[in-house]
Amino acid sequence: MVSQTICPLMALTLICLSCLFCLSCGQAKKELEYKGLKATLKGKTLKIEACSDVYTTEKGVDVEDMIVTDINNDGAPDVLVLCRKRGSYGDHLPFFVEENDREISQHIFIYSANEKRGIYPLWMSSAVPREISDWCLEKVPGRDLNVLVLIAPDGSETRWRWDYFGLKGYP
Ligand SMILES: [Ca+2]
Repeated sequence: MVSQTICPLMALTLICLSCLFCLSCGQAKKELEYKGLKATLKGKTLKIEACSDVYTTEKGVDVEDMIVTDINNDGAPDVLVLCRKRGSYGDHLPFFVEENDREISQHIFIYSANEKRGIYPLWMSSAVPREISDWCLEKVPGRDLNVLVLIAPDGSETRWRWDYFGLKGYP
């Protein structure tokens, strides 16, 4: 169940240029724009355009939804990507992982963009522990803070905020 008090906040934060059904290709298309960054989700592929750079999600990454915002409050636009892919890691495993899993799992990727680096990955999660059926942003009253609300299939919600190296649970 999506709280009626949350999604109007998301509408205030995001500028939805269009969310339409592309008749020529039969794929749903969603476009969002924020601080000069444009994100276009067509089918399961996301295209990001910002700072004279273009990035398209690679094959094998099925994008389910995206949110544009400034999640880490550094003034530069970010794209939060909810996707499914096989395996938690790419070719290079972190030192504490001996073997990549091969399951298809849900992930949250965050890309950022600035003039110096163009579009770059800011943070990429391993497999999320709980299925996410919906998500949105919430502004904390009185604070310049974006909180990501993750909604499970049973309607339960968890809140997350940016904490220097990644998303951290928010009370
Ligand atoms: Ca940012």
